[in-house]
Amino acid sequence: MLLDSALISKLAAHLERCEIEARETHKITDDHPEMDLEDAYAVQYAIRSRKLARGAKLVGFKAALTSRVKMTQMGVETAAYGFLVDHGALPEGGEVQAGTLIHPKVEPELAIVTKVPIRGPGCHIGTVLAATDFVMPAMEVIDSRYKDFKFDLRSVIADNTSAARYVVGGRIAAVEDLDLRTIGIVLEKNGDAVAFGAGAAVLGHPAAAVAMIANQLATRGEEIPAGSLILTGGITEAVPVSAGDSITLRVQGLGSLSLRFR
Ligand code: OOG
Ligand code: MG
Repeated sequence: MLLDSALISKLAAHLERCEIEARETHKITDDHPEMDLEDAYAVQYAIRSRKLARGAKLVGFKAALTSRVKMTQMGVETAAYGFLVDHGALPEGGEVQAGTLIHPKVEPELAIVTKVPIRGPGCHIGTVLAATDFVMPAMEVIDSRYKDFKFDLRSVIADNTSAARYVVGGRIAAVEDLDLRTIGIVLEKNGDAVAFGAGAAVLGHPAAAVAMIANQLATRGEEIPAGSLILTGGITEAVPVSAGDSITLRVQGLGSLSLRFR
């Protein structure tokens, strides 16, 4: 930790205000090039505290930058995590007011819900599968608060890994009935298939993303509680969306879910 706690609070307030007001900003590392990864997570945790203090409920966590295409798209080499609160949840088939976001993009993801806590260190795919209640399709709407959606790892972690909205739906399935690596997905924008992939794009196996989160949380004295929703990370590049767009995700054997942007 290189930044003091007053500065951490100030940066958290600034980034959260940008989120609430749908206003972009420059990267926080432009002003604080010396900050380290622990500072970045401290800012993210301060944003989490601000939201919980206002009555938001922690729903779970999200893996970020877990696929090679996402890392390449964003120019970042290491996976990270953020938090999910109930305020970001959208109903299946729901509408998003594009004007409440800066420059939204949609990611196709697989979500898991836990039935027992997952506590690192030492978690692996097996730990995660044994702790998984069920799996379901998800879409994350990300919206970096940074100008032109450009950032470095520390800046994006501080910005809660661009978290904005998410939707889960389609069919739920038990992990023993699925091979999460070979599940195919198609993302459609206004009826055109625009992105395709399979679960293995996420760290070789989506459960590895959950293990990564549990192991990183453990370094901060936290665990993934039972009943948590975990978004395991975008399988393909994120697709930019604007008012008027309709997005549908089809997941092999698990149905589909959709969103409309108004
Ligand atoms: C960072 C968030 C990436 C994912 O699923 O990889 C993410 C970004 O690209 O803005 O949520
Ligand atoms: Mg994501």
